[in-house]
Amino acid sequence: MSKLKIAIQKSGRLSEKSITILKECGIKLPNGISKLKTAATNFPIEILFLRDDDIPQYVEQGVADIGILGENEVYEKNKKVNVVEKLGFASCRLSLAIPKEDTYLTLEYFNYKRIATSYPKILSDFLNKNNINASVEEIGGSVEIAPGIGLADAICDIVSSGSTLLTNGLKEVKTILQSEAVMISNKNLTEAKENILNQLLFRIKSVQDASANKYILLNAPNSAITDICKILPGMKSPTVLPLAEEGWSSLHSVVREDDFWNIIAQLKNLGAQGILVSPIEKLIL
Ligand code: PRT
Ligand code: ZN
Repeated sequence: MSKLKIAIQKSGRLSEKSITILKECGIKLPNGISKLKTAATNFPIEILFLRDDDIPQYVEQGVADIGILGENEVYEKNKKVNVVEKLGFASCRLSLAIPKEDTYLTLEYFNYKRIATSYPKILSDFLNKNNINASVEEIGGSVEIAPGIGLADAICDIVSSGSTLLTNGLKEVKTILQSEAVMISNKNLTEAKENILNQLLFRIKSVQDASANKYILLNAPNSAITDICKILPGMKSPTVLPLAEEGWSSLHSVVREDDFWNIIAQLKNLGAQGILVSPIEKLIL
């Protein structure tokens, strides 16, 4: 039977979460994973552990069928692959940063400057698009120290909390790209592999939908049910069950995590009591 080969980062920021996603999808991996490749025991998938820089090329060539990596690497490597799903972790941005004492007004600042980066393609495309004439100095790592040692005037690097820039006397002045971990796939998967990928994507979506929503249960006077139903739409509409106490009902529904605190305040104002909220493990919409 055909197996889908997935490439994930061998060791680094994406490794653990990539494995966690597969586990949350009910995919079991053997104990004591050899850090080269391994096969799931209950799903037709094989896992290859690679450097993230190599994943786009291997997926383009079909050495791996799909892969998990940061969007920044996908766009930098510019290989012919499909981005099939955003995975919602390893969020960061690729930004331009300059010495903190410099005054920055517009992108014109970068004209005739040297900018150090590990993302020469994304940076050059951005500069060309904005008609900025700067020289791009490609370096492999520790980009943030380049201005301090006189290697460049500015940098273009991944920023997350911003503390690396701060400790190196730099300030972020322009974001070029927002990035998060994504799943990419080969453009010519066989039908059998396409089917396995769709099953995997279905499971990932159920897990993502579940974590974006909460199960909510509350008691309310019958007179408030119509108003509560308006703010608690649920999947179709809330389940309403009568309580033993005359004139009261129990409502069950699902709320989006993002709306949660807003909704709770409104429910209390409408007379809801005994509000119970719990996580959902899987949610099939
Ligand atoms: O060995 P391999 O090539 O596989 O790994 P790598 O060293 O190239 O990548 P790794 O593990 O460092 O990062 C993998 C991916 O995580 C990146 O491609 C991004 O998509 C994503 N990511 C998310 C980050 C960060 N956050 C991040 N903060 N990648 C790097 N950083 C670095 C950044 O380069 C800078 O040095 O962290 C520093 C900035 O962090 P703050 O929090 O101080 O702003
Ligand atoms: Zn890398």
